[in-house]
Amino acid sequence: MIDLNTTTLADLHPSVERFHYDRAAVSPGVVHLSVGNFHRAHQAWYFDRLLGSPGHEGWGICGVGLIDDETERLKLDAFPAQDDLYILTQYAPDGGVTHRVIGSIVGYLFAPGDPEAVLARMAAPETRIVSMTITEGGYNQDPATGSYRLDAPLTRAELAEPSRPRSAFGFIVEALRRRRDTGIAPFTVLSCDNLRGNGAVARRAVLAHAAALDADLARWIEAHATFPSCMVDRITPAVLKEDAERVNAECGVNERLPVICETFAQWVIEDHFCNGRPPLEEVGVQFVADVHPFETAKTRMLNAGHSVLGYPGQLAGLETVKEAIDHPLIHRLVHDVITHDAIPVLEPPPGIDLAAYRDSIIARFGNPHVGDRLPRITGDGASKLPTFLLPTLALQLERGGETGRLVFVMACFLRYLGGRDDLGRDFTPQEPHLTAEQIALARDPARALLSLPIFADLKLTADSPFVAATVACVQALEQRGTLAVLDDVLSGIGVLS
Ligand code: CS2
Repeated sequence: MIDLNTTTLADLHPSVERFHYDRAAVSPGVVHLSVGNFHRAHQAWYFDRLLGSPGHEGWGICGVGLIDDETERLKLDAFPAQDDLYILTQYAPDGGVTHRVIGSIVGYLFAPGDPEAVLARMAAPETRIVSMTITEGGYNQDPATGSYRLDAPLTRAELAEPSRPRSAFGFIVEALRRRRDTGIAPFTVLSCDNLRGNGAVARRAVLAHAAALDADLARWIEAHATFPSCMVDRITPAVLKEDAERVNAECGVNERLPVICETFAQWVIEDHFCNGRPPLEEVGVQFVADVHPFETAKTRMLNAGHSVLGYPGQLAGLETVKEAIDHPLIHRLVHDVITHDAIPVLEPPPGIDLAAYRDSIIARFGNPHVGDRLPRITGDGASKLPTFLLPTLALQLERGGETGRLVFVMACFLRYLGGRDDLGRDFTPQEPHLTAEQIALARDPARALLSLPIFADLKLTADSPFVAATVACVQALEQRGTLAVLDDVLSGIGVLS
């Protein structure tokens, strides 16, 4: 089979969509930090279509790998070999499949290998936006206070040697310093992670990092740089070996970095760019004055819906999102949590009917070919739950609402941390932002709820009825299994209201 690169584009299977712009004329106006599958399914796909109309050649993307791990090493090897090209496969809910070669990434830099090259690119006047998908946990926030952790070991090392950054914020601050010192306007910092007010969180992190080094620099950034928030949405599962083999057979190519996703995509951005912006509205991006209602609805409905099906599903021994949503009890749990717990405490985004939005989300979870696996959903709950689920729970506790369903989901999360499913099979909970001691705390659910920093916003006390109900629910899960307890929860039976 042929390899994928610029010279073999014409030899791909005729059904593979190809871009028609002159890629040699495209230069990077965007530097994207952490060029993972989600970025390649979402933002890079929008930019690829934008480049399709003439006059936008300055809006290519330079991808940056920040972390030295096996996946990144693979990219370090494959990106140059493939001239930074890759194939994006999109699955429609009705089973339709399209493959498309994406050409918008026109450079890849491996930060751990050559931080100076990354800084030079970020400091270049052509770079007008620095965007990032560093995951919820990458923002280095103190889980209890939300503030940027200047005392984290990595941050301390960067502050001691600012010209050799390693984190997104270390790179952004050093690049902005160079721009200020050489009289170049700053770039817009565009966070594309699933966080409440992702722009504001990124801004706080950058300003805190800068202020710890140079108060004038922090003031200059505050006065001149912008940090729009945005809402991003496109389900992008991990690519398994069999997915890659299927895509390659269908496209007639040996592609080493394929990405798969659903056909649905949404991107809503605050129109607040300090150094120009691409006209992404031409390819369906929505620019708004306030993104908050959009992102809150998305994280508390879609992402929370994922968590709500993920923990019970994995405990019950299921493997995929589709299997979970196809289970009648789990389906009803997701439906009811969104309808009775999340929606009543949400402000509807302009033009969006939340019940219809819920139905479309549930339909997307049932996409027959996306094959999203539950461990992707359940992993890093410590970073995800504070954005996805805990705000709804806090608001329901505050208004004295009925919390039986959320008690159940939290009990499932705590039991998930115990690492054993209902079939007695052991698994390792993927919690990179919890210590082994914190994970072990889940064996004592009351202590976990009262002392894990991620629960701080719930303001629980030893005599909170929610704590007692969750402890009882964890016990019931152990004794009777997830689905039996869920059945009772949904029928309003038992100690769990
Ligand atoms: C998922 C998200 O990671 C998760 O738990 O909910 O990755 C989700 O698939 C995306 O946000 C969809 O836009």
